[in-house]
Amino acid sequence: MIKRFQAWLQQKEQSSKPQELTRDNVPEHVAIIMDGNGRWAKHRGLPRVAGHHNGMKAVKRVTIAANDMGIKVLTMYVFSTENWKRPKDEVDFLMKLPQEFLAIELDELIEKNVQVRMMGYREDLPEHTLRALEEAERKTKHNTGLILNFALNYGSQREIVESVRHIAREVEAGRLNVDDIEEATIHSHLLSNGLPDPDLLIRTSGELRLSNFMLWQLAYSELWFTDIYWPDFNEQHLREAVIEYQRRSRRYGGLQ
Ligand code: V07
Repeated sequence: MIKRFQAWLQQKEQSSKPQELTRDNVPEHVAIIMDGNGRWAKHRGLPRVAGHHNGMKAVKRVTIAANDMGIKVLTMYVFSTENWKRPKDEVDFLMKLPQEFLAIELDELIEKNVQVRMMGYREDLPEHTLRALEEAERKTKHNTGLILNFALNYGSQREIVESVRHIAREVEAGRLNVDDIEEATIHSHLLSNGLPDPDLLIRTSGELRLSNFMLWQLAYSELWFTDIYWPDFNEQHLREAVIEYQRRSRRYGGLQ
């Protein structure tokens, strides 16, 4: 009886120790809802755009950290299909961030073998934004390192609706039988087509919602929430999230 108690105590001590990140079992795909830029600015008495600008610096930090950790795909939700409802000045500012980011960072991303991609509705974007994005995609499309996937003008319900429409047209044209529609059919028509589903979703700034982000793809993902505002998010926070992901998957491994 005492032996069993000692073994239980030892196991308990082990599991409460701060864990180290292990190189195996790094999540392949990490997706992030980067919230709290406006609140970060407000706390400092700064305009909201200052929060967005500092949020962009966090994008760079976290991209480098994810690449170093061996993460294969990093999806960042930078602009939703609902964000057009914000004041025009703010939208105009946001639409300049992709080209500003790329003007500063693209050379280093190329050097680090990063592939830049965009997931979202391109037709609504201003031409200057789209041009910068497509140039970055073209210049990095053969890179084989981290896939840096920007969800820009992205909304998941619209994504699912358009996927279903596309499938319905294939049925209408006689190329597909209704009975052959399955999960994989929907999945392959989504904007994330070709990418693995996220293993880990991070949302910053204390909100506990999915906000129309990758609803289909997140069906089996681990979810990790933090109160940190996105502009304050750093390498250490990413490590914390990944360590927690590894702890959870070890635990499930033990039960199976
Ligand atoms: C944006 C900064 C990060 C926090 C979220 C809101 C504001 C980086 C990009 C970007 C997008 C595409 C690309 C390169 C960089 C970006 C928008 C907003 C619209 F190819 N940050 N960031 N785009 N914010």
